[in-house]
Amino acid sequence: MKHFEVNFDGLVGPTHNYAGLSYGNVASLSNARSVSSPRSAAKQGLLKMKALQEMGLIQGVFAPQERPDIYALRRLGFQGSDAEVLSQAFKQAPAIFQAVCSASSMWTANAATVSPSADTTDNRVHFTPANLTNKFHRSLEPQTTGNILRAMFNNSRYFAHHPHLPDNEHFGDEGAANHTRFCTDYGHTGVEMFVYGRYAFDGSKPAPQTYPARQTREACEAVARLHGLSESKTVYVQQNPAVIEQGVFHNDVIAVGNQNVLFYHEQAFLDTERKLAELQEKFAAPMHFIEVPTAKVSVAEAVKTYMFNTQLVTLANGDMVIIAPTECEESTIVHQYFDELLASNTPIKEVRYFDVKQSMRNGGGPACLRLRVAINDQELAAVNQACIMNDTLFERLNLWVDTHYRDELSTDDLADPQLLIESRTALDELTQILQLGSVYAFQRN
Ligand code: SUG
Repeated sequence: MKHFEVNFDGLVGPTHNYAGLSYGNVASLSNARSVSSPRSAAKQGLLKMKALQEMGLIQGVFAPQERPDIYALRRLGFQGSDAEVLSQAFKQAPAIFQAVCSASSMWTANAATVSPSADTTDNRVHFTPANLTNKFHRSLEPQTTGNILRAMFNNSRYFAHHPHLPDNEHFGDEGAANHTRFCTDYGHTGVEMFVYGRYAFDGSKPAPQTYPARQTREACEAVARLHGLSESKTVYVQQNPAVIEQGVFHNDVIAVGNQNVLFYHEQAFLDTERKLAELQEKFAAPMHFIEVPTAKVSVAEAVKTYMFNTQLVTLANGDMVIIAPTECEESTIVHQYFDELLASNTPIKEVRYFDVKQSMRNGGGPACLRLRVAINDQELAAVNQACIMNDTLFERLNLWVDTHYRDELSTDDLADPQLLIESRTALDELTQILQLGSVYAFQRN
């Protein structure tokens, strides 16, 4: 049997915009109200997907969500036709209006936590959509995320789908952005590392004071229980509150792992030595811990360049490649660090740079844009094949973007009722391209 890691990248939605919605996320706040380009954002994402497919990796596509979320506005008391709901909300509650327009589902690292069948008691791949309770605009995602996941992994013999955790900050869950799986081979039982920012039920424990800790320890434990993970193969690590205060709102902004490698910043975690010793003991085979010292790269430089929000992928020959944003290439400090890393003796042999600036301006690098699913060939055959990237799908999706997406979008453009119609038309066609069925509320009601 063969085993793979498949990356499912979020397709950027037609309402991609910069609204400054994410307190604690430096890029989101500093680019608030900039004019966005949904078309180039979607194309930057597609180019990254295609490049990874051409590197010999299996690449999937994850559909975006319907925005503006008219149903959320109706739940909040706005009435009338869709156009009336939009115009009332825009005038009376502009902040809420902007939130329901966000294309934030593009960052599929936050879509769900995934445990491969080799790690779970029932030997199925388990999915739990993230509830994303900390930000209102993101809390609108989990229901549709679950619908899309079920349409992509639609076979209960191989795939188990759980509802998202209770919608409350006590169980704040940001999905795979705070979850890393280590393994020797993708098909062998691995060690799953859950990273949390605070304890919800114990106020005496360390926690950041200014910026929010979005993920709780209790949420991590709940997901591990739901997925039937073994305690002897699970590690819980707390994020250093001091880095959350510097803009590290998810662990994937300060650490990335793949197979037997953990690439992380010296300041990423609390109790680092003890926790990495536990990880090494549970992993059993030798691990590579690549620690980046503050003396070489500051936390501020790591947050600015997203040097850890990179994908660490394994090629067919076993070499690992870092997929980094061009911001890393532009930074003398990070570029130099990567040169030294490549010259040293680790499994990482190459760095490739990608322009994902449209996403970076909202705090989303290459790693935010993908959800990793480790599967075997039988499970892969049971995945909805229309969502797997190839030359035809790449061309089809580029044409689809050209047909439906705007070149530019300002915050004021979001109130245009025509944008809702454009967005629904695009998504309706997309569900046919990706053979998802009716996953959106507008298709179900
Ligand atoms: O949740 N930004 C996202 C970025 C998510 C990045 N994902 C990972 N690190 N895995 C967030 O903060 C900003 C939207 C705006 O401001 O318009 C936003 O939602």
